[in-house]
Amino acid sequence: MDCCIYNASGPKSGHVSDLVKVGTSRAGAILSKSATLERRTGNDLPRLKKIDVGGSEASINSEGLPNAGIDYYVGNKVLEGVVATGKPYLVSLSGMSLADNLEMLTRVAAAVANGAQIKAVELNLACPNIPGKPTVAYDFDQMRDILKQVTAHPEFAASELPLGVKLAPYFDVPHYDEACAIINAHADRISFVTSINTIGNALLVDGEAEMAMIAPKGGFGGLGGSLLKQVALANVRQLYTRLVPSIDIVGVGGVATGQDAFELILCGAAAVQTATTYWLEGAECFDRLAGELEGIMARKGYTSIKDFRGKLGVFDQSKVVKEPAAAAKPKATKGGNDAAFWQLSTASLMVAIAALLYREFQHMQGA
Ligand code: RRO
Repeated sequence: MDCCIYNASGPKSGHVSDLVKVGTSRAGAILSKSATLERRTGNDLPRLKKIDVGGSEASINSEGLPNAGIDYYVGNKVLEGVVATGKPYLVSLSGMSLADNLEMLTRVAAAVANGAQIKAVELNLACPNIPGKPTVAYDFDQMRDILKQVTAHPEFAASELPLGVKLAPYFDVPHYDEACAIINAHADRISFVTSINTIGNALLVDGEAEMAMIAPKGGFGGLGGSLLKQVALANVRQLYTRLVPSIDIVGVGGVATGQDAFELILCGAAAVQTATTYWLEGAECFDRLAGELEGIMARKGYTSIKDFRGKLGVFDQSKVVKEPAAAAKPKATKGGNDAAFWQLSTASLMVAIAALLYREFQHMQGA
């Protein structure tokens, strides 16, 4: 990839027109919405909301896998559009069952055998939004079985397409250990891991109307955007220290600036995706993010992400950058001086009034 930043499988990745816009931006690759065997309209509306978090933006969604079906994402209409942009095109799969995933891999392999320019498959094991279907990445027995069968799929193996696995966020050390052990067991076939999907089953509440703010699943949905950033950094770091080095990590979660991308790479990501920022800002976000990341790298004298990828250090007091005194304690502004002046004046006036009243009181007593 010319640029290490591209779209996550999420909003605005389901139609060829969106994918072509990603391809004509500075994004390094184009990733489809997670496909199912049959097309799906998804969950009831409203199912995607922006959350304002004091100057940053987050999101909640319960889209429910709306997509045009696998044949669309490996078919001529999409391929002609995305290939014309010159960017690598990746297909995300999220079957409703193991059998569906295996059938979709057969169709991807058949398309590739017919010359389709698909560069990789990202198998999504972490959709939190299908009623009655728990998140696969939290069920390690199911995850083990799926990866065993997917990696043994003969036609897909013959296609030699790189295979990636999209994971849910983990929060506990034994879970990182187990997920990575399952993935490392297939290091001959799994090329990358994408981390993280949204934090599932969050709830956004409208306190005035006293109701949930999205309709499906009683209002529960996947939390995305800025509220995810530290969880994404931690997951990328934990995976980086456990996965065998041949498996790359694609970091996703809370990427709204080049600084966010830089930090994910520092934790170990070899590439970075963004969903909420792309949804809110459109494909122009990739030009901005790439420019911001380049600016940070230039300032630090880095010419490649290899110069800092994975090189997060432990805390070291001697490296703490001291803020300049002026910046640490800004001088009182003009407005601040005015405020102090008025506070002082009001206090003086009140003392004067009290003194006058006291004199008047004594005068009355004397009379
Ligand atoms: O479509 C969705 O509801 C969805 C998917 Br497939 C996913 O992987 N993650 C997410 O937050 N929403």
